[in-house]
Amino acid sequence: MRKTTQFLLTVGLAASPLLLQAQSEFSLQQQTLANPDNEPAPVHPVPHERQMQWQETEFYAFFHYGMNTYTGKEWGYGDENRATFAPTAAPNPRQWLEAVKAAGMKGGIAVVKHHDGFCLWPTETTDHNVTNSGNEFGRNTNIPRDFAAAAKELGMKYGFYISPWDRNSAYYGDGTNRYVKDVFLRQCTELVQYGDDQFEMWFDGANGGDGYYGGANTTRSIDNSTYYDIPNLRDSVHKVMPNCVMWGVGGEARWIGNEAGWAGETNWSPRNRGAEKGRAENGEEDGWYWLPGESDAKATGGGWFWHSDGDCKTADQLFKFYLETVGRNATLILNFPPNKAGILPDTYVAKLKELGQMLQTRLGTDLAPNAKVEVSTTRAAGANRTYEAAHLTDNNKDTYWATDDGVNTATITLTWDETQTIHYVSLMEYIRKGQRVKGFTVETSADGTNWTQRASDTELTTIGYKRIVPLNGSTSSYGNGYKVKAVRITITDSKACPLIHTVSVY
Ligand code: FUL
Repeated sequence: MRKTTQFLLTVGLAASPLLLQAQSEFSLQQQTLANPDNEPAPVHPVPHERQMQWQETEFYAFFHYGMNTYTGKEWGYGDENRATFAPTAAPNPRQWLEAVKAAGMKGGIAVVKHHDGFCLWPTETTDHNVTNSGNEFGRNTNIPRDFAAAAKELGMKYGFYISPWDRNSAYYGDGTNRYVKDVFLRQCTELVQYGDDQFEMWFDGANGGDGYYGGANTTRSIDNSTYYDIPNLRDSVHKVMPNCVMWGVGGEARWIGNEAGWAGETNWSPRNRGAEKGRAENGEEDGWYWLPGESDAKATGGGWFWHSDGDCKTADQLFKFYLETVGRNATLILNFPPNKAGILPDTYVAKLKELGQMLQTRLGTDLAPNAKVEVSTTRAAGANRTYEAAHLTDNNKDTYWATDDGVNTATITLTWDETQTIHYVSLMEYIRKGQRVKGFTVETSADGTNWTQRASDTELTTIGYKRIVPLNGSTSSYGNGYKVKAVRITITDSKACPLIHTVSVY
């Protein structure tokens, strides 16, 4: 503002009134074009709004239920007798969702069609669906309807896994586009009737191979980069569900790929196209697209579908998954298979409750809001917003602390009056303007003067949406914690001025 006034004054001394008027209009225009809030420029790529909302879901469930639950298979061939689908009670998706909510999950994805092509809702696209199943429980079942309704009642997010590969359909990979047009795209559309606020559609990568294919009993192969008409599907879905992320072949979130519940310590959300298929625990620092990682993992031994009761991983093992995925800039989709009665057995329900309690005890009480927060440097305030340290602990999604342009290193120090026992430090970048941080350290101090570096064997490189650092360097041992009066985080390297949205200490 002051610069503009000076500029006008200087010109004004020598200028005619007409010229002065022109200059004044010019300077007004300049003010409009300027950056009055001193907002940092984005570091591309940046997430779409739907990817932001998806990332905030953090931890959600996968439910593999369907024909395989009754055949004991993992991949049905597509020739299963429809009467084999015969639940021993009315399947109860609300019970599934209630159980995972107790573990702190914010949503779930239900498999509504697996590779065998058997649809868990009454579809017009094929007879291979619940209306032709073996008993009344089966015939009255409509999993997407009941799943979506329960999620809405419970305030949870929901979405569906619909296998693009269909080993039952005669049209699959038959050299025409009939399967994609008349079966697959229509099935995706039919699902919207159960809710147009789905948060994710899950399209797995298993594509083509042998199968029943309407009795042909043959092998069909397709090129999944072109066959499914994904641009058309993406456009159609986003017209009705603008906030639905199309996973996998849909190209809006990527497969972490090990299916073992961990992401890389270094994990960039940017990624290059064409890389959606393989394992991708680390992302790419210079990736051109925002393709954040999702880690799909089984909470039980064996397969994705229910085979036998009682082989659930321990709460400690599941907590480790959480730290190594959600705590490493990925989301965690954790599979719990409903049984033949269409419910999660008591053993899983109990384990989920235990996990929820563990998460609450270990990561439920943030000590940072009670600390004094000091930073080595702060970005100059704009006309309507500031970038001050207080934003680090204000629990406000829209604010963040930042440094000036060109300042890519800084420290954040939290100090408490009383000694605290702590185990974890969690950091979140303001990723709406891109993922930036490339290196940081965490130190603690028992007296506020002498510092000890923690987690020194951990790759403290990326932060991204969220990074949880176990101070003892271990994701499997909780330990006794550290008695401290202060924590110091030093950002040692960043693509551009760091924008930190939240610091938490547990
Ligand atoms: C894979 C499928 O082939 C598995 O059966 C399972 O559904 C897994 C989550 O995705 O691609």
